[in-house]
Amino acid sequence: MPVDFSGTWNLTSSDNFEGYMLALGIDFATRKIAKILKPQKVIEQEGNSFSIQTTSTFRSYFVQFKIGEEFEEDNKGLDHRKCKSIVTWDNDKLVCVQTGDKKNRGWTHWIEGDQLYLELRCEDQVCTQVYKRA
Ligand code: VL7
Repeated sequence: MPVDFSGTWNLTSSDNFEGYMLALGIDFATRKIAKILKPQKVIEQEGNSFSIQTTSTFRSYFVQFKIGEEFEEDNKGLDHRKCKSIVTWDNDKLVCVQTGDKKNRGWTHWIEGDQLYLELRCEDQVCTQVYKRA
């Protein structure tokens, strides 16, 4: 049985989100607002189907996917670049590769104890976020 990511998770720490946003070309004013946000993630996992709703007071983002099935991602409200995305398991880690204009773009989720980790990658930048179960 794979790990169950389902639940509500609140951001507790974020390292190098600024570098990640710069790599995505997010403008100064948006970065200033974005970096003080404390987003909440609601993840639903049922078999191979996932949905991840990330909510904040400024922008929110929703994505759903099935493991191993490529999907079109629009990154609406984020950088708006379209990607062909695919999520697979790497042992107990959930790994997303987002193919598009930006090199080396993707993310990885994993759980340690009652904490959810998220590594966000774009070009040479890596942002690591930690979320605590609500
Ligand atoms: C998505 C933000 C910077 C714009 C606002 C920031 C709003 C809250 O990809 C992500 O999550 C995955 C894995 O859980 C599922 O989609 C993270 C946040 C990346 C990039 C763009 C700054 C403006 C943050 C939505």
